[in-house]
Amino acid sequence: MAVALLGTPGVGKTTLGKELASRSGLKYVNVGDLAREGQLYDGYDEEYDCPILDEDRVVDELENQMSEGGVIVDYHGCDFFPERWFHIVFVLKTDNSILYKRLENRGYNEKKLKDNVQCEIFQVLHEEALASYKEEIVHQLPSNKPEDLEDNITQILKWIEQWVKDHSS
Ligand code: DAT
Repeated sequence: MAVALLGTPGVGKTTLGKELASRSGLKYVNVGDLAREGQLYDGYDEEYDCPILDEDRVVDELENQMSEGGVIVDYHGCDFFPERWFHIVFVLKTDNSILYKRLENRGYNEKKLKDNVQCEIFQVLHEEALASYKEEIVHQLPSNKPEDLEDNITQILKWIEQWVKDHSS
């Protein structure tokens, strides 16, 4: 079983993913970290000041872990992941003013800040998730305050437990 945690940078995927992993026993995989460690890049984007992901190599690198299952995958988008990988997809959502402050704290440049907040306003990654997976497995979760984090953990853990029950016979 595998869970995807998606959403604009800064919405709280890493925070939620790590906490979920420690409470569920599932393995947390951060695609950004994986790419950095393996240098799974294909060039550099000067405008956004970041390396360009080599998507094919990321998929190859993850394939074995995904077929073993028991994984929580954290990445902003999902359009290059094989659809068969995930049984449930959560897209985190943060209010614009809160997201702006979080990204400002990260030291994003003006353009990166503006584009990411716009990405959130236009629900780009939620739309992408809906286009990539069956609608019934895609869920949007609020991620503004610490209570949201607790609620999301509780809800996702319940879902995982139910999934394991349903698939254990
Ligand atoms: P992402 O992995 O989506 O880029 P993150 O987990 O690094 O995001 O979180 C970005 C910042 O927001 C970080 O300082 C922690 C904070 N944060 C995350 N979830 C939160 C929540 N539910 N309430 C308050 N702050 C949160």
